Amino acid sequence: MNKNKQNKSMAMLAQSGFERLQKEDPVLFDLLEAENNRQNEVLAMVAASSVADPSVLVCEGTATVNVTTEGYPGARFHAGCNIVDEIENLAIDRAKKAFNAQYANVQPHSGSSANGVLLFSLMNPGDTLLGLDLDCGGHLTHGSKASVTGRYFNPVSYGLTDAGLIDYDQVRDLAIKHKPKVIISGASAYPRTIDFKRFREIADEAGAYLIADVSHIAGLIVAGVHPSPIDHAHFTTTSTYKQLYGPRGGLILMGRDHDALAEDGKTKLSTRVQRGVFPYFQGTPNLAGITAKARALDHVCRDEFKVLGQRIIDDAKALAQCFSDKGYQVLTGGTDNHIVLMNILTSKNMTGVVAEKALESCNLIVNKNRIFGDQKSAMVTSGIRLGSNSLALRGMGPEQMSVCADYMDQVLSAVEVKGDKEYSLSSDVQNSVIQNIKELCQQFSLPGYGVE
Ligand code: DSN
Repeated sequence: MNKNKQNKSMAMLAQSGFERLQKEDPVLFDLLEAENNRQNEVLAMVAASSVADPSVLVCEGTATVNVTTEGYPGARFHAGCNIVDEIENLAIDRAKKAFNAQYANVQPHSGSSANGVLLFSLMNPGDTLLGLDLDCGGHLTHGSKASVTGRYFNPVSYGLTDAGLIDYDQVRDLAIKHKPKVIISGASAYPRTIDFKRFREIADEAGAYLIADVSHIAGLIVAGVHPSPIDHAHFTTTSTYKQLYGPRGGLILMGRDHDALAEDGKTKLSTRVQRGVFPYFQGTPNLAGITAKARALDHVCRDEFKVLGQRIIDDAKALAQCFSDKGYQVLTGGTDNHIVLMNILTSKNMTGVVAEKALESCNLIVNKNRIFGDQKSAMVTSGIRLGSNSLALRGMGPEQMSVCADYMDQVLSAVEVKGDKEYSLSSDVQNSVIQNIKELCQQFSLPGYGVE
């Protein structure tokens, strides 16, 4: 095939799409432009987010969107898949390389879907699932009653010690007592290193499968700055848009257990996963998403990403230290990863939602978060969660974290609390912080996002 012709046709497609959108749908075009500008002007510290490289975004807008099929490369139910087969195989190879895995499935539509695939493939309704309590930093899909995983299965939750660390003794006691079919390790709001080896020892003792949901720390694992669960857990799941700086989507990975047999003594565990994704749980794969995953997975295997992984941790540690120095209650006293969790109720006598809104009004984006023993609802909360993924990507280091913490403290110290959800904030403070944040964002711009 003529490569020049190919390159030109892709650029023309993108250009004509851009022009038609602008001409035919100015309302949508302006909203998209506004969102792009918003992202350029705010410091995003939602720990579950990152910023996709422009080359990842381009992959999502390619003609692979138009390919409808089912099945896997080389075994599709529709014609016209020879090129997307190559793309999906590339994504699989890159996922395996990134995580040093023996098996990868790149079709899950999200991290939640990846967890759902495994739980519904491994368990029957009523079987016991042991996961971290949502209020202790767990995820909805780890057995919360608000999720199908807590309703179809029998959820049992483990929690934290008084120091805020995973209570491994309790995990073991509960595992021995309840004999769960599956134990999930992994968290959405846990600032410390997870001991996957310990989890596997407990799972083996209790006769359970171990899933490691590493959605939040996947990038640190790939960069080699957090221990990998790949050969400890039977199955590892992750979303691709958090720390892999990729598109919306998920992955299921397996290490040394890929060849192990399921309880029937015949089916390989990796075959369970393969059939579990399709046809059991999902239908057509999102091939544009898979294309973008392939791109992101190449990105995270580069040496620069190792540097970024370390900077993510250095930044989060610096943020935690700055807030501790200012007298805030930083849970567990610090962090080992990208997350800083704070009890904002005890720190500043305000709820998480007030802190979130006040900071948002000053271009500082964080999220309210329930914390261990929280008496406030999920829409109010006593805590806030900060994450360093996007700040590190902007090239900000620990020195800039002290500047960011100062601006956040300026805002939070100026808030006049009027209730659980009500507050006022002086417009002078607001305007001055916004101006400073915009300047900081210009100085440390998002790579490729179009700040002049
Ligand atoms: N799991 C949610 C979070 O951590 O915020 C969203 O991905």
